[in-house]
Amino acid sequence: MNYDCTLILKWTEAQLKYTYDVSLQEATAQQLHEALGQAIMMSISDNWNRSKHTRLHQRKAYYISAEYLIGRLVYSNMYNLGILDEMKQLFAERGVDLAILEDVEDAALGNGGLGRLAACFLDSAASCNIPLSGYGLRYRFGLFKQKFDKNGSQMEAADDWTKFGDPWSYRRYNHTVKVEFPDHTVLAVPYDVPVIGYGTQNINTLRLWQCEAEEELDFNAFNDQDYLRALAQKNKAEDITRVLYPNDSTWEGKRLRIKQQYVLSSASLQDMLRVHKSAHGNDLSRFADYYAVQLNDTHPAMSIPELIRLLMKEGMDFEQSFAIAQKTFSYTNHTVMGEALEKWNLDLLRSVVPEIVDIILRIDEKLRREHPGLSIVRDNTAHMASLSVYVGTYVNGVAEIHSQILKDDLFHQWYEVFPERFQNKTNGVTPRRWMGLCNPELTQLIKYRIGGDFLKDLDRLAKLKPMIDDDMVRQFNDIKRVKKEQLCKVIAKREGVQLNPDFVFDVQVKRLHEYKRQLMNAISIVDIYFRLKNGELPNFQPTAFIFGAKSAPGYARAKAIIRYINRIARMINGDPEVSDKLKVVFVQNYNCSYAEHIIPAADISEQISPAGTEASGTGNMKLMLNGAVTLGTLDGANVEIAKEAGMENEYIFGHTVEQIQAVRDGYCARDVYNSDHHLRRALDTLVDGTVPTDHEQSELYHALLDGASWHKADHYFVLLDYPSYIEAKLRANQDYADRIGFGRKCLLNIANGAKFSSDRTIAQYAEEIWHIKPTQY
Ligand code: 26Q
Repeated sequence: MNYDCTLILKWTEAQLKYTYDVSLQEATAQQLHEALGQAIMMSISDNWNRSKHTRLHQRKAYYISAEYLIGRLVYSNMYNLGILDEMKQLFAERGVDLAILEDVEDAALGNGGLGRLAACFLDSAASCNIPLSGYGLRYRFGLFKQKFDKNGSQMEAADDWTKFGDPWSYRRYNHTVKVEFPDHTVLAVPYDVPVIGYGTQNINTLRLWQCEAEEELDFNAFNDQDYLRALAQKNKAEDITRVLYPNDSTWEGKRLRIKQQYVLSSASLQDMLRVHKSAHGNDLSRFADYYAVQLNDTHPAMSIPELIRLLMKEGMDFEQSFAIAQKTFSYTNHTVMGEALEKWNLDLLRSVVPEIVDIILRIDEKLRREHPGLSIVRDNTAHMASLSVYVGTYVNGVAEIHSQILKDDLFHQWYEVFPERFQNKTNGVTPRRWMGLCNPELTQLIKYRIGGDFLKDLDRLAKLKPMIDDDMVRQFNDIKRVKKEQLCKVIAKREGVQLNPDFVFDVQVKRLHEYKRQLMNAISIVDIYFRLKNGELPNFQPTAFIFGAKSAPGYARAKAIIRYINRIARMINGDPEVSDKLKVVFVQNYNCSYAEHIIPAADISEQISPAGTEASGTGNMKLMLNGAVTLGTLDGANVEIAKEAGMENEYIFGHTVEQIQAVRDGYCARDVYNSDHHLRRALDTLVDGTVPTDHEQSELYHALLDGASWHKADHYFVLLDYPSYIEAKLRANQDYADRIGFGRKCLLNIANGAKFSSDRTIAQYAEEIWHIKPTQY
């Protein structure tokens, strides 16, 4: 699409020459990445500018998110520009394999699902010509890098992702804004990242704020030879965007976190007001006609009082400012779990952002006056979700079942007063990264069968349905085998574990959390191991169990689960009696790029949270689109996946939300333990010395069977769901023996996967929440 690859190559060579004094062949991966990145940035600049100017006077949407898990951009940018194959070819002709860019680090400015969703949405909006800009934070250090020590414990290292530079952003110092705190003022400096659409000239913008001091160096202190004091202001400012908080789904009320959230909110709103004034003059009364702002969970919820504060500073009264804020914002909720909901102690909040507290209190007063019974501030604590539901146009969940739970439970009181505000927007994933880029072999097969470019219109996948025959299943199975071979090479190199590509690949990749029940998976593997050794599973299809997960560094139980899985892996992989039947590997530093290797190679996708706990899940969608069957509960988007693909093509087990509701009061984990000797034998390995264990693992054991001071036994119903889980797991394993029958299920998952494109999701946000239309090119 009018990009000149030869020219990009020439620019790359020129960059390499004058910045590093090396040739294409001599360049390191990092040097090549810098140079190629800069060359691509130059070649897209016309289209980027044109996209910005086309939209200057139009209504637009803005996504504000504390996280963007964008991963590695070099391949996806070339892919979306339509130049990846030709660039590979040109480099190959010069003796350079572009695969060396696999050594380039991911941009991991996010924890997990919520951050990756933001990145998929940006890709989809750009590709669908929807005017959506992103606002976020440019953390100096992204999500920590993970290694396992010799005990199998998670070790964290800083993720210095800009160490070799960052060719994918431009620093726009002229758009710097000031953000004020009681004791200091900081600069928020924007870095703009282009969001390149696929199959369009359109390029949107992700604007990331980086904190800097007004005065880099205090010269008075410097002259007094007090060097530490001279740098104090600089450090204090830069500390704010120094590091991404590594918690996922647990809430931590930290001072610095308030500062991050306020910088994100204030800088983004100031920027919007500046643009609004330059396009429409100083009259701000029609602000909401031009700006639709989506809050990605409550992390940017201070944007609400901040907009009101800024409008009032411009002379508007509270009521009018409130009305504008209400029309501007909508809020997406990503969790129902109480411990994850943000609530700030007012005194703490006041010490960091006093004017924001005053406005929250005024909002709370108005709410209490107009709707007795509802409130935002309770027990000297501001509840950010309540604020977002009240001062917003819409609130949405991220899967049907989750949105229903919001109405029935979490926000029930609010739903009764404002039923028209509640919506569902089932998540999706971008088919460009999660099919086209990571699985070109499968993409080729599908293109060949249905013709045209289904990656721009995933609904076309349905055309596959009537075509699925034995021949196609065999072709699919061959591709799956190729993807497994590729993954085996990666795992052998990085983990030192040899897997057999003829095995079933059973995959659980996601953050490590008790509610995601990686422990249940581990227990079932130990159970299978013992049964194999006893000859109880004569027809077991050899299986490799693959885990990938990071734990929050302070989450002791999650870390104990990692250690336990690493130890059972060592025991099982070292036992020659089962080596032709069973392998277990927990890969280190699971991230976007690792996901791009693992997901295309999976046969079975483990989505095993207790019903009603996982808001949606998006890994489940990526695995489905790559032809894995779901071994899962009726939770989150699994419900819709099973509905689209047909229950008979998934392995669904466990208690439903209603069933859990019905049994929860009388539930006794120990009764299940006593009645199931397989489960008992496997669980006992947490304490009986079969695998090396420690205090933390016996704590896990007792939390399952006896509970802890702060909750009842088996909070996440591992034992309750275990019998149906192991039954479904072994049934899937047996079904795999019929390679054609199983492959057909896989293909039916792909053929019915269209709903899970984030193009569909983003079109629904645009139409039903933001009320904006695609721009024509
Ligand atoms: C909050 C306060 C302080 C520090 C950290 C946090 C914090 C950070 C990230 C809390 C939660 C998160 C991330 C949540 C998340 O990723 N949720 C996931 O969102 C996905 C996209 O909607 C869903 O598919 C997943 O089900 C949901 O778990």
